[in-house]
Amino acid sequence: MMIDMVFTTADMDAYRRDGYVVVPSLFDVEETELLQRAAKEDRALDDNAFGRADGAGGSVRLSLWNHPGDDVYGMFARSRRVVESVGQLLEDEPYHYHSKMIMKQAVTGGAWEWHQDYGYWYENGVLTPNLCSVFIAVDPATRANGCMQVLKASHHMGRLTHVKIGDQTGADPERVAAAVERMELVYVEMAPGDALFFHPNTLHRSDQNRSPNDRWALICCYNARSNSPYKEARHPSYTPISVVEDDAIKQVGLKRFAGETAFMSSAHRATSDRLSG
Ligand SMILES: O=C(O)CCC(=O)C(=O)O
Repeated sequence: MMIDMVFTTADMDAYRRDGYVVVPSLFDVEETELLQRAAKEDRALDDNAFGRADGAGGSVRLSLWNHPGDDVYGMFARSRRVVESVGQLLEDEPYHYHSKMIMKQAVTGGAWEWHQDYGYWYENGVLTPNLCSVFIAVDPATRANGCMQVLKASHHMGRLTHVKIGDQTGADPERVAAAVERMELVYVEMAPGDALFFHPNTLHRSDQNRSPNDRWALICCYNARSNSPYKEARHPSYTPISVVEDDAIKQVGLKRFAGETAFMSSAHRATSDRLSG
């Protein structure tokens, strides 16, 4: 696959130094509205959602699928601008590892404990942390409704031991406490359509949502082709991404709302069983 340069050298340096980079307005207003509408009106997404207790009396809701389909979510995950950006960060061909809709609802939305995504994915036979997650804000994400928090440069610690906290798997609380004392905690406030690219060893969490506003997000996760897991696990081995041109989001979204009834693609439906991250 040809990888075009999407990130500047400064973006790449920031990602390597800090473990994340934010791209404001990666998606325009029309694309973002299509994503919001698709997600909020999607019964199948809702039916497939499951909860994860946060250890503090709340529960986070999410829906997860392994292969991107031909629906609006698939167009985001397969869009050239995302796939090529990730390819640049991975310095390898990215493949889709899974996507999830985080449905952090108004008033009752639960928290996420401090964790590293590679804390989970290591267990799936993935040998190196050469993966990347792209958090795309569906709703505005603010401190009030539980935006993402990242610990800047925490990916340099490498993978931490993870332990059960509620229904979630969190990073070793003693190490996290020491890291929080020494590293900068950043509240990543985002407008719909902004994208946060983050390294799988970046420690991140988010608060419960006690505000009257939802905080939904689409997170698309990618692995490097050369890092395909050595054993079968809950997320796929290397599968080439059928990359779509950037205008595909609008084409598919507008078609969807021009009267199509079957929204969730069969590929999406088939794999959105109760998988966990
Ligand atoms: O949505 C959030 O606040 C965090 C989600 C997350 O960390 C995850 O899905 O691994």
